[in-house]
Amino acid sequence: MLQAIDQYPSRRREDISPFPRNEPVIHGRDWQSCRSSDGPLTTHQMESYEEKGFLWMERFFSQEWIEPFFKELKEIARSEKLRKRREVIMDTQGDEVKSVFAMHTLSKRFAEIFSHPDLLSVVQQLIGSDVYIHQSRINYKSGFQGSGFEWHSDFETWHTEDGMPRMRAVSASIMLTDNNPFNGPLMLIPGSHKLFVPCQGATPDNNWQQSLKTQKVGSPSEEIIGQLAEENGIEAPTGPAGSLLLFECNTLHASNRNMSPWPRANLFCVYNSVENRLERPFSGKDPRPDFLGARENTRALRAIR
Ligand code: 6CS
Ligand code: FE
Repeated sequence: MLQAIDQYPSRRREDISPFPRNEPVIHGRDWQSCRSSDGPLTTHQMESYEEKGFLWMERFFSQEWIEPFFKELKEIARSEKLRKRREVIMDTQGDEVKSVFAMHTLSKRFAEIFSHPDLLSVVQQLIGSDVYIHQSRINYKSGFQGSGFEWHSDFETWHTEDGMPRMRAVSASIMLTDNNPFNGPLMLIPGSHKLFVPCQGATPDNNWQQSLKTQKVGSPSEEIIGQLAEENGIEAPTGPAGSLLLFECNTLHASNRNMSPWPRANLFCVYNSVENRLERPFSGKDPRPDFLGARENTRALRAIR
């Protein structure tokens, strides 16, 4: 079978310089032609997302409404049976859970929040089409222990290891606990989504078994991160549980270890356009398991009220 032309080559032996993305940040005809917002986000919010590659919406859900989600995470993290599943990734520090993938298949409560009408309409507005869940997960950092994440663009991994053809996916991150400057909030480089930053070095077989604990390949050089951070700065949105961070699939991000006593748990749902379903991985390797990049259930989501 012929492999589609790779618009975003990465993980090659040679060093490829960053280059501009060759597609819009906000998709859909209305936005391209008249730049007026046709959905819940205002034109100002859309412009800010387009410029920075992320949008912070404090108290999108109420703290009380979000509480049961954190409780359920703690039950999962305590259950010996669940801890043995492949969707559960253990932290290299201590004896705690680091990530739980495919939350929408493990729990009805989580499946429903991802189809909440307020969330779905915002995401559809940015993606400009129907969407399905490419990946969902919780990243958990226990107090004093929880480890961090290296700098990366999610799209770089999803393109190379999962075969996501284009940049037409959005991560919605819902804070399940408060995020403060001390408990390892997500850091982003504004504007970094405008460039594709290829990473050097071949993808090892079954790379995910390593990369979900500590990422080695797929993280840009310190030189490039340094340049981009010098030019654009770094932002780390913080706020109470229930806040929402929307970020574009190609925005560079990372996070620190949690050195505070306060746990940090963030829920993520990656929405992909139904017009951007996965192909063969551009690394030439086998596709990753479905809980990391969906190929089986890619039906368009409908709002659940
Ligand atoms: O490999 C992945 O798909 C994941 N890894 C990271 C570090 N971020 C996004 C995604 O969950
Ligand atoms: Fe990421």
